[in-house]
Amino acid sequence: MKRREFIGVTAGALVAGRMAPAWMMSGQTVRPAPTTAQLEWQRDELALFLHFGVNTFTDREWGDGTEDPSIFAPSALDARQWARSARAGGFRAMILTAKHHDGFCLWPTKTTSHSVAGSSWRGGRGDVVREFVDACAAEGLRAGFYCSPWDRNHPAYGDSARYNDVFCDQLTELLTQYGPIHEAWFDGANGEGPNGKKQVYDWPRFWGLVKRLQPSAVIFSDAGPDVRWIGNENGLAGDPNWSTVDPGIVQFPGASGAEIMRSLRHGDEGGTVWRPGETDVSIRPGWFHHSAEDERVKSGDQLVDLYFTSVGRNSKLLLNAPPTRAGLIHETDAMRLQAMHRRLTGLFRHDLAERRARVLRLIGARTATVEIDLGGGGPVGIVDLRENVANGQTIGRYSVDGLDDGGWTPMTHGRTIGYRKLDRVFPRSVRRIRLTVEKAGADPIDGSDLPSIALYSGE
Ligand code: FUL
Repeated sequence: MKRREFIGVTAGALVAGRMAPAWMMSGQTVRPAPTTAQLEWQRDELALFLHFGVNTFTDREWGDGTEDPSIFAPSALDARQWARSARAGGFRAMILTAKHHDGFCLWPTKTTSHSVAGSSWRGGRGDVVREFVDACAAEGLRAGFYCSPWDRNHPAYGDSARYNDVFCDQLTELLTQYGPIHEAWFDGANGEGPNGKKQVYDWPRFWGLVKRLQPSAVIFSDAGPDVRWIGNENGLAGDPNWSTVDPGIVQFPGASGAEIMRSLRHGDEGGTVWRPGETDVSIRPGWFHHSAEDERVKSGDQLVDLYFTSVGRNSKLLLNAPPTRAGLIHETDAMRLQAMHRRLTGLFRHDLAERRARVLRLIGARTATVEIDLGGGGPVGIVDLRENVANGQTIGRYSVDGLDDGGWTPMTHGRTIGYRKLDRVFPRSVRRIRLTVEKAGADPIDGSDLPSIALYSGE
């Protein structure tokens, strides 16, 4: 019986049982799974975030919108250098701050004079967004943008209906003039307008516009709808981290509360909606470049750790490396990105489990073990598990044991797996490895539902 038939026939019976996941209890008959765009987004694993704008020249993190546009004067801007640095670091996408909270637009927008058109850069005829998308295309990277709804410059901000029109005009320019955009990144910042009024954002309208103009882009915010914030800016996805969420918990971007933070960080087991988490963190203490932080760039090893706590916890890493006043990624940052890539390539070069004999034993409808004969293989230091997330995420508990002369001993265990779960374990030489799926969703386990397993020495 095929999975979908199985669900259809038995949903009623399972709802009464303790194993039924919440999505089924809610009457949904097909388990949540990613769209093509969400799957591609996740498989990219690494995206480079570029915070760049007037703050780069005022040495601030948040501009107040009173900047003179003429201060934006990068001396040697080269978006290809950003893209080459990204590629050399193993990144597959880049996201640029087209507009930050200061309201300064990096493209010549019709909606405000607070933009590159008012600067002396390229004689006032420059367009950073254009150079950015061209560089992405030239280096084979997907392009995305961050466009802050909070705008400390625009006079309409705080006059909700009027400003929402302005913001939609800005999005329309970005989504129609620059070719395919793969991610639209919205933060929920919502400061007071200068007129003392609180701006009420029309999120359904913003998201609907993105969907209409760029149907294959994913939309990021606390509340998705496609991709959710992971709840912190330290590079730490939750463990466990479900790609499914209960959409009733985080209802709009910027909402706060303990339950909201938990749901962002961990997702919701059995949630009805597929909304994987994105982990954004900066290579430096700040998001924008400040020369005072040039000695505080994270090391290659620290970046590798961030990979393990994001990609290795079923998330995606959006790592910020901000261009300098020259308009270039600082050479220290570029070197650290390369160091991370070299280290990761080395770590995952040789899979000890590849082409090894495997035995699958079903030990219950939703539990199974797989044993892998490693022969005289070297020490195992990393366990790399993957669910076939194209079909959703169902594993709820697993354990891995190793067999040596002393018998079977535990090596690692965890809750869910998802796209990828990387466990660093105490390196041990073992003859056999046993993966046990101790809990899965409502579907019966067969070979194709089992996670794949790769093993690395960790050296
Ligand atoms: C936040 C902003 O306030 C920070 O400046 C930064 O852009 C970060 C990625 O998002 O909400």
